[in-house]
Amino acid sequence: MSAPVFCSCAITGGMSVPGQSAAIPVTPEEIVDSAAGARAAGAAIVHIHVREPESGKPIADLGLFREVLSGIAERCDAIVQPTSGGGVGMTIEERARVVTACRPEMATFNCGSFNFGIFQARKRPEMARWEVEYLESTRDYVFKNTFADLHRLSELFREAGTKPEYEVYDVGHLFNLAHLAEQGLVDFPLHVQFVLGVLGANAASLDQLGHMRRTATELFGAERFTWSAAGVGYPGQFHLAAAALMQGGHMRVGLEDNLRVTARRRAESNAELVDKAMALAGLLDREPADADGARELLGLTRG
Ligand code: KMH
Ligand code: ZN
Repeated sequence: MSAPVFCSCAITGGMSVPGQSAAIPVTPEEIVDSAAGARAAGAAIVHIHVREPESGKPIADLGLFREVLSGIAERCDAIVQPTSGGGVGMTIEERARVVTACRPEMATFNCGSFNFGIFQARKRPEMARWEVEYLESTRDYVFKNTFADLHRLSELFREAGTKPEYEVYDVGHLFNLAHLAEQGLVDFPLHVQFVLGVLGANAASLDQLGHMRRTATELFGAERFTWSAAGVGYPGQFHLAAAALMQGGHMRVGLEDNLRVTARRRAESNAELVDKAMALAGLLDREPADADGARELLGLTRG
C-alpha cells in the first residue's frame, strides 16, 4: 500500500433540506449517531452542520452545536469539524460563532463569494413548504465570503487555535487564499478541500480538479499543502474520490454532498457512502488513516 489517505464524511449539510432524503440526519441524536457510524465505517473526520430538530432547517445554534460536538466526542475519536459556512441566510457572525465558542481542532473556512444554486434539486411531494422555499430562494442567493469576512475569520480561527480546512469551489478562491497567505493570515501547511460540482462554481470533472490542483501547487508549492476532493452530486462524489486516491489526495464523501451510493440506489446512511470510499481506497492501494493518523497528516496537536 502507498501513502495513507483519510476520508471526511459530511454528515448532514446546510444547503440541503431533509425532504430530499429520509437518510439525512436531523436531530442532535441522529447527527451524533450518523457521525459515529461514519467513523466506524472508516471516516477520520466528520464535518458537521446542525438543524432545527423539529423542522430540519439548517441553523447556527450554539446549544445544538455543543450537544452534537460533545455527543460525537463521547462516542468516537473522529476529528469533529464543524462548518463556518452555515446555510442560506446566516450572517458571517452567526457562522463563525461555533469556532469562537467551541474552539474545535478543525473547522471549514470558505474562500470566496459565489452563487450557490440548489434550486434544481427535485421538489418532492413530501417536502414542507419551507423546504421548497429554501431551495427556490437560492435562485437569488450569493454565498457571501468577502475579503473583510476572510480577514476576520482568519483572525478568529487563529485566536481559537482551530485549523482551517480551506474550501475552494472555484479557481479564483485559490487566489483569494494566496492573498491571505501574502497578508500573513494563514499558517502552513494548508489543508485545502476542492469542492467541485456546486451550481455557480467549478464542475466536478477530472479536468477541473487537475486545473485547481495545479494552480494550488503553483501558488503554494506541493509540499506546503495537503488536499482533499469533494464532488457534489452523483457520480461526482465518487469520481473525485477515485481521482484523489490516484493522485495522492484525500477524500470527502457524505450525505451533505450526495445522496446516492450507485446510479440505481439512494444511500440509506452516511456509513454506506464511507464504505464505498473505503472500498475504492483498497482497490487503488491507498491505506486508510484512522483519526489519529489523519491528525498526524494534518499536523493537528489538540486531539
Ligand atoms: N456544502 C458544501 C458544498 C461548509 O460547510 O463550510 C460545502 C461546505 C461548506 O461544506
Ligand atoms: Zn458543510
